[in-house]
Amino acid sequence: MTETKNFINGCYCDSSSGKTFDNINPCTGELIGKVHEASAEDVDRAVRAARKALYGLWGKMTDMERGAILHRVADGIEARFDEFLAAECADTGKPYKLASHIDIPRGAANFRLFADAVANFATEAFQTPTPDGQGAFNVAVRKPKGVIAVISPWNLPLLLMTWKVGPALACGNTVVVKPSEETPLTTSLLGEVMNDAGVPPGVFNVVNGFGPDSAGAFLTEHSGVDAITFTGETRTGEIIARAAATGLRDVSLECGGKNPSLVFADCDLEKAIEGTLRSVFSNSGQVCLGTERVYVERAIFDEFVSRLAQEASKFKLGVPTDPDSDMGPLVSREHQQKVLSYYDLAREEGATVVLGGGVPSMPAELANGAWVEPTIWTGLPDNARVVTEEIFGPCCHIRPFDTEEEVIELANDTTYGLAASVWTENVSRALRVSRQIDCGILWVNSWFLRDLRTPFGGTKHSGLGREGGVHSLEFYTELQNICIKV
Ligand code: NAD
Ligand code: 6OD
Repeated sequence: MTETKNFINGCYCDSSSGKTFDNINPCTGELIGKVHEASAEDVDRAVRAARKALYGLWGKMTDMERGAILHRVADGIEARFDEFLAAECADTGKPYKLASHIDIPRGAANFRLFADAVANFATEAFQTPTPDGQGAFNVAVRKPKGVIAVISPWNLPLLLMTWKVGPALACGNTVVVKPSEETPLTTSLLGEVMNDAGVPPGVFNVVNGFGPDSAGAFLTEHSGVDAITFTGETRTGEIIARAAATGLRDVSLECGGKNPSLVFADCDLEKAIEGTLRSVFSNSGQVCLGTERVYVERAIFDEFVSRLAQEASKFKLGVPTDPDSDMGPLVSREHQQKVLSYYDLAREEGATVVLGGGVPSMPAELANGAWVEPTIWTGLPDNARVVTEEIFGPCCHIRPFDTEEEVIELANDTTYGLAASVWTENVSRALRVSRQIDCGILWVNSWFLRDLRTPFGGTKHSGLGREGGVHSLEFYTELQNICIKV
């Protein structure tokens, strides 16, 4: 049994209210441990500790000194790789094979990249003529924005939290993190790594709890927070944007998606099937960038559907530690009920169920886990709720198309604009089509191929702003222009 405490000013602390909540194993439904729920008073203490640390040793260090410490944080994650892996998989149920390849290495990489990037982040300077002929120099300097509230989701807990904490700290800010109530373990473990790496107390703080009337709201509404960075659902993003409006605080929102894949008949079919399998089913479909709408050119439609279904039917569902597990459960029974309600709705809306559509039969000890079958539908109208609403499960609808114009219109027929994939061997078509898709991240002949220097974010209801590379450094700093009259 684990006991997860809040991490404030370099120390693990109990909730001042004495309130705790359960952490449940999504594979079995069993209790993993208890989590201390931060009260408004605890959140206030965390924000004050972060404010104080901003002006202490951390604020006096050079970028290089802070960078060296953040490299030690990355070293610490790598040195405790197995502990992070076990914690992440206990919380989420995802296979070790997946998390050891993606989630944990990215936890370290998010610190390394931004520690180095900050050292090469230039600002502007201008020589300005003046009437006396002596002139002036203008130089723009970058300063940390201050205390940053980081609100993170449950699907890639360590990856998505460090994606924000890495650049925020590299820029000299201090942070208060509110991890998802479903997945608090790796964020908590990071506190120990921060202490061991020599991060001063108060620079990295963690408050646990829920959203409304709990730690999430206490933190985002706290007047001591200078900026908020959030990853999660669009409707939560809207609430957080309203909180940020008070005091005109900056906000970065990475929200939901209903991402399309466009598969042209001139694609490399093997690669398109392999890539679509990953984009639909990785992490049990709980990836914001994942594909839920697949459009396939009519000439290869039947073959594509039957090959995708054949490959997906081979997935082995199982516990994280089983090296043969391809897919774990969903994150919780609550999320399982949501996804299953869409499985029912698909039938009501007239779908042909090509694969899955229900709860798999699992061994008795896993019967109370949040398992769902990998699922493929065809035959739904374009305005079906299953085709238009984000489900966030291992499922997709596949629809044929005849022309480029038609598929571009279909792909853009959504309130979201996060990601898309285009599968074609024709480079001219790839560029022509890609530029017409309204989304922030577009992959040609690939999916989730990440370079952390690139802009990341969504259009429409998928978010506000961009992070990644120089865009993260811009969000986490404030520019000040200093004009020096000679
Ligand atoms: P969520 O919005 O329910 O929760 C995200 C975080 O916000 C959690 O820590 C939660 O406790 C907190 N929260 C909830 N209500 C709040 C409130 N009123 N005030 C302050 N904090 C609050 O999202 P989720 O269910 O954890 O994650 C799944 C969603 O996240 C999906 O919609 C997915 O598409 C999206 N997502 C987007 C990206 C991206 O980069 N665009 C990445 C991952 C997930
Ligand atoms: O790779 C990333 O940096 C990133 N933010 C991924 C988001 C995945 C969404 O579930």
